[in-house]
Amino acid sequence: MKLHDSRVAPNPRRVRIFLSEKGIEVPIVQVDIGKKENLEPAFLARNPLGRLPVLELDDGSHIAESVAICRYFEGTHPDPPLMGVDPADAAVVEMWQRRMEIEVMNNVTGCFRNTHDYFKGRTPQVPEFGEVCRGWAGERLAWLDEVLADREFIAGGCYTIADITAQVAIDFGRVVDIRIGPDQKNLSRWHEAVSARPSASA
Ligand SMILES: N[C@@H](CCC(=O)N[C@@H](CS)C(=O)NCC(=O)O)C(=O)O
Repeated sequence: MKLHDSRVAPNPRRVRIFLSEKGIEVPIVQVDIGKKENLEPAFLARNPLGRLPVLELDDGSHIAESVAICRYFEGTHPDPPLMGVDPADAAVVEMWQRRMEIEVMNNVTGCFRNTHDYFKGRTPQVPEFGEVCRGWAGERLAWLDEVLADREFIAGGCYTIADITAQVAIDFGRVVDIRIGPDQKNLSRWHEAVSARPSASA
């Protein structure tokens, strides 16, 4: 088994944090996105979308999509649970995980893809849409600050994959100057807590 990874990209970090929280070690293969190794035929055979991360299993099959990879490891290593402990809890965790991915991560990466030099010439950019994404990301951080007023973690009382997605999205937001506001005390408290976990360095 090996994990095709990129140290510089946010989605692969979600999987690395998840693995760290579980105490799982998987051999890692770095793919250089800057050199477009992810767009070469050998990588496209692993994931036709050319995106990272990708988990390669011992039978030679591949799993792409960060949450799908995490789902695999949740099944093989149930403790500590990061995706819910019973059907209702798992549904709530999934609700928050999807919100963090769709509402926070996608707006941060939408801003990055549409405004940052890194993607110039790699993808069509619409800077005005990037700025719209920036505004939406800011609104979602304000909302999260309210959500965290009465709970320790995003999905409730326990640290879950929803926290990982939000943490990675917010940390990556710095690249395009999307940041937690100084008045967002609940979000700041939560961010300090997740950043203090050993997995944050993954
Ligand atoms: N939905 C995918 C998104 C994967 C993705 O967008 N990966 C980015 C890095 S964060 C990538 O590989 N980008 C390379 C490129 O666009 O050329 C997931 O959750 O894993």
